Amino acid sequence: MNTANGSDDPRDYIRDQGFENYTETDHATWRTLAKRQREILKGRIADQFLEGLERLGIGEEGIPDFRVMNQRLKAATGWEVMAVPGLIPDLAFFRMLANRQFPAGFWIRKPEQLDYIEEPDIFHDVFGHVPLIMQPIYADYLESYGKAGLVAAEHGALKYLARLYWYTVEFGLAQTPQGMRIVGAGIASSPGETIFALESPSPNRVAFDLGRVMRTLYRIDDYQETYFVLDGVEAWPSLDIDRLIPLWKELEGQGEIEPGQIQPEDRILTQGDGSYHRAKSKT
Ligand code: HBI
Ligand code: FE
Repeated sequence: MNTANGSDDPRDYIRDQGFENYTETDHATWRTLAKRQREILKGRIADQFLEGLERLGIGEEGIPDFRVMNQRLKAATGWEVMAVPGLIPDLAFFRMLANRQFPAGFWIRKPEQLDYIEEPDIFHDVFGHVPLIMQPIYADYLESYGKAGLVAAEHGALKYLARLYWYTVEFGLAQTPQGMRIVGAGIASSPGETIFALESPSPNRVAFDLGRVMRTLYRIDDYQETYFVLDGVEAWPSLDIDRLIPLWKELEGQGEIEPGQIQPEDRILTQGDGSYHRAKSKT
């Protein structure tokens, strides 16, 4: 259900998860996805993510019951997962995050859609996003993102916030002593992108820089052409409003950057050869 043009009040979207309504097929879909991702994420995902999964007790048993999961999440960081029908308007989304509520779709994809869905379902939203919310530093970052979003809405800066979310929360990578690791939920819930993001010669991997990321356009329909790499799993950017407002002003005078484009000031960790997207655009 697309609710993208409705009210800004989170209460208009929050539902009961309806845990009793999931069918055996629904639980089997979760188990298939969770099992496959757990295997493929080993050695590729940040350790904190696996620890979060473990402590939340979400795994291969079936779709998690939010009532049970939220007890653990609340005890760890004060966050709560709330069921919503699908994408919700930006302002309602920011309000929820600012209040330490994470909106999660409660529906699950059909067995014939295991690899691609157009809107986030419970597997993406819960398996992909919630494990890191068990970590206090990440939990604070997500709250500060929601608060910054509410201010951005008043300053015509929503596009900057959307790009930041995309390149950190959804498609972020991080440098660790063991090597580069996934921290983004969009990668962590996709078997294809888990491999592509870390191992393909095609994409660029560039050191994270807040202003650079806010200028960068992104692809919503395919693997990313550029990934941004945090300098550590806990190195989430500080979203101090007093610094963001002048930054947005500065960015207005600079152009947008195409998804695959490299900038002279970039600290490039891997320069991609672009082979994946080039091969695609020929067909
Ligand atoms: N709603 N349920 C849901 N999940 C999201 O990730 C989401 C959303 N609404 C808006 C949104 N994301 C983004 O456009 C913001 O980060 C800007
Ligand atoms: Fe997401």
